[in-house]
Formats: sequence, C-alpha cells, structure tokens
Amino acid sequence: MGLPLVLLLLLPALLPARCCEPPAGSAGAVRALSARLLGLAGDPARDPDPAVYLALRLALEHDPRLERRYLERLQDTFQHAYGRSAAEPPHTGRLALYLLGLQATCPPLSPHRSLVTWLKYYLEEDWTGSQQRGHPVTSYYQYGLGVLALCVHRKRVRDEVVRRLLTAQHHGRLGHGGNTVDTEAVVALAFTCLERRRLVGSGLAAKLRLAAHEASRNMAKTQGPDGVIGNIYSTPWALQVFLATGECQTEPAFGQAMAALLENLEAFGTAATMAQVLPVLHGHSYLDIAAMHCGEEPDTLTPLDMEPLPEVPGNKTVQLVVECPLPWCYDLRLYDRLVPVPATASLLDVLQAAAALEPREFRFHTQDTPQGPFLTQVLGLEARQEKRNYWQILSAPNTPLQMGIADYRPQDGATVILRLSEW
Ligand code: B12
Repeated sequence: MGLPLVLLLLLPALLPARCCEPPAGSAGAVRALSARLLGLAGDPARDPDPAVYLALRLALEHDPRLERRYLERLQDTFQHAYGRSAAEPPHTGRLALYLLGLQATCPPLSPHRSLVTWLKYYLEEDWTGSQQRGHPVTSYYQYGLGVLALCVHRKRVRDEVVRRLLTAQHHGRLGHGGNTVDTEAVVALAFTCLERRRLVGSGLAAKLRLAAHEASRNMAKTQGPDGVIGNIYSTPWALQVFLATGECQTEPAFGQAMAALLENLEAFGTAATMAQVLPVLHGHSYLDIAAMHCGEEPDTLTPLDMEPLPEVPGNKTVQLVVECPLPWCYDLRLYDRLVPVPATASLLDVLQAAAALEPREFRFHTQDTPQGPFLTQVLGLEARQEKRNYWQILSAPNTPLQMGIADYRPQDGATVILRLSEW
C-alpha cells in the first residue's frame, strides 16, 4: 500500500530544503539573465512592469539604487492610476502584481488603503462576472493573482470568492487556448498561501491543501519527456507550485523541469518572460514575498545590455493568411498573400510590410502590453475582450505560436495564419 495522503502531504516539510535550489553549475547563466533583466529595467523608455520588479527583488544579488528608482517609477504609474471611474473594466492582475511588488520591498511598504479596496472591488467584479457568465470578467489567471496578492498582504476575501476558484479547478475550467498550466499554477499558489497563512477556516483550508496537491500532481503528469510542463513559458509557473508546496523535495518532475529551463534559457529573451522565469531560477516562488528576509543585500549585480541580433543578409518570403472561422464571418479565408521581407524580419515586420503592399488590402492594429505588442485588429475586425475573441497566431497548418508578433521570426517560406478565435 502507498503512503497515506496525510504523510505524503507532510513529507516535504520534514525533508531538508537544499534540493529545491537549481544546480550550482548554472549560477553563472542565471546571474547573466538577472543582469540582462536589470539592464532592461534601467531603460527609462520602457514602461515599468511590477512583474519585473518582483523578479529583481526575488534574486540573490541586487543593484539597490536601480531597484529603488524602478520602484519609484512603478509608484508613479500605479499610485494615481486607480479610483477614477468604477465604470472601466477591472485591472485585477496588474494591481495584484503591484501590491505583491510593494510587499517585496525591504522593508515591505504598506499599500495605500484605497489600493487594497480597489483590488477587493475588482475581485468582486470578477466574482460576479464568473457567476453570470461562467468565467471572471478578466480571467482566472488574474483572479488567482488577485487572491494571492491579498493573501500575501494578509487581507481576507469572502469564502465564496475562494470557492469559485475551487469549483473552476474541479471542473477543469481554468484553461484557455489549450494551455492551462500557467493559470492552474497561479491558482494553486493562491490556495497554498491562504492555507498556510490561516486566512480561511479549517474546513476550507483542508480543501485548498488537497486542491494545491492535486494541481501539482496534474502538472507532474503533463510533463513531457523533455522536462517541459505545458510549454517552456509555463514551466516556471509549475516550478513555483512545487517550491511553494514544498513538493520540490520529493517530486522528480521538479528537477527535470528545472533542467529543461536551464537548457532553454535563450527562449527567455524578453523582459516579461525573464521576469517570469528568474524567481524559480533563484529558488523562489511568489509565496516567499510573504516572508522576505530583509537583511544586508549584496549590492553586486550590474546591468548587462542585450546583445543585438546577428545581421543576416538577404530576404525571405512569408505567406500571410487571415482566417475567420466564426459563424458571423462572410468567408473563412479573408486574406492570403506572399510577403517579401528582410531575412531577420519578425512577424510584426511582416505585418507592416503586408500593410505597405499595393493594393492596400491589409490593415492591423496592436496594443502595447508588458509582453510586447498584442494584435487586436486585423482587416478592420476587432477581437473583443468581452466576447472572449482574440487574434490567434499559428504556424500552418495548425500550431499556435508560443510567442507574440514582435518576437516570432518566421523562416523563409513559412506560412503564418492570423485566426480570429475564441478562448
Ligand atoms: C490570459 C492569457 C491570454 C488571453 C488574454 C486575454 C485576456 N483578456 O486575458 C488570450 C487567450 C487572448 C491570450 C492570447 C495569446 N497569448 Co497569452 N496568456 C495569457 C496568460 C495565461 C495570462 C496573461 C495575464 O492575464 N497576465 C496578467 C496581467 C496582469 O498581465 P498583462 O500584461 O496586463 O496581461 C495582458 C497581456 O499579457 C495580454 N496577453 C496575453 N497573452 C499575450 C501574449 C503576447 C505575446 C502578448 C504580446 C500579450 C499577451 O493579455 C493580458 C490580459 O489583457 C499568460 C500566462 C503567463 N504566464 O503570463 C499567457 C501568455 C502571456 N500568452 C502567451 C501567448 C504565446 C499568447 C499568444 C501569442 C498565443 C497565440 N499563438 O496566439 C496570444 C496572443 C496573440 C496576439 N493577439 O497578439 C505566452 C507568451 C509567451 C512569450 N513568449 O511571451 C504566455 C506566457 C502563455 C504561455 N505559457 O505560453 N493569452
């Protein structure tokens, strides 16, 4: 017979924590990645992103002056951004990340009361949305971040708000676009926080503990032979769960996933992806923000500039296809053309080149996000957040890309499909 469940859940707490850290041999590569993120954080032309600040704070080495300046820029952006109008859609996730950032400062900063109130209000909006439409107004990812941030600040939320997440997890409703790992992980972190910090009654706490355990089991089960869980960008989130629950000490998937990250560090080339991978490379989860050790911090990290992309002479041709399989579209294939571009062109460059081709048939719009430009409109068709439409990017015939339009560089002869999809 296997170990009883109680023992299995207690086991991580009884074992030493050392094996949850990445192998010592990888320290140089991890340090270089931290230094590169620091370089990007020092660029005043980039909007400050609380996830970047969190990654800087959860690192082993620091540049206190740069971190302080970054925090000031964040405060400028966030302190005045809320409370203007309750009519606008909730900003659950961004506000949650900012509040996590304040708690990760040494010593932790108390957010203005109104910000906590706004986050609670956004969560309630999301909760009401999930009752009416079967999903939060934002997403379960942001809803999970909201619960996590309030928990890290020791603020209670109504049991119903938490139960909504439990129900969604039980019914497998956390996913969208095929990959559920990121969202399931954020939700499991929120569960673990609530349970550990005793912010819910003992009955609910036991359920949350089991649910977090189940989430990490699911993640281990979905691990591929290459160690990746979901895809390379969701793997750090799975590792956060193993770290937060202590299962990193017993779960073989942890070491394999960590090895996969270390083998693929070059995939993390944008500030947003670096910010998501660095905490686990330093052995931390967002739960550690609740108990930051504010001692002397080594002032030893210096910013590193990103290496420019190698020049590749010549041109390439990319086939650009626009599809609308939704019932209200008059045609499935709305656009199909070969677009000549320079050899190093990104998909964004391809879209710009297509828009300049005669006759001027192709049009598109993007919206700036911390992840880069998000494609919002193609050929005048807007993907509507309230209808949960989005412009999905695929490599023909049917493989969704794992990166956005500014980061993906199609090969010569590739076919890229922009497909209006539902999530
Ligand atoms: C929810 C989500 C979506 C939703 C967003 C809609 C919504 N209203 O929430 C939908 C389904 C539309 C979506 C689409 C895509 N996504 Co997405 N998404 C996420 C997820 C799970 C959470 C994002 C979030 O809410 N963050 C919290 C808030 C506070 O931060 P935010 O910066 O304000 O979030 C906004 C932007 O991030 C934007 N967004 C979401 N995904 C992406 C992807 C890119 C490339 C960009 C530029 C923006 C963007 O929508 C968010 C909500 O408004 C993340 C997971 C993660 N680990 O980050 C993946 C994630 C960011 N997405 C990813 C990808 C690849 C995509 C797509 C390119 C997939 C595709 N092949 O079409 C498309 C974007 C295409 C486009 N039109 O430009 C990757 C990005 C990896 C990378 N290399 O940067 C992630 C990390 C998932 C993963 N593990 O692969 N996504």
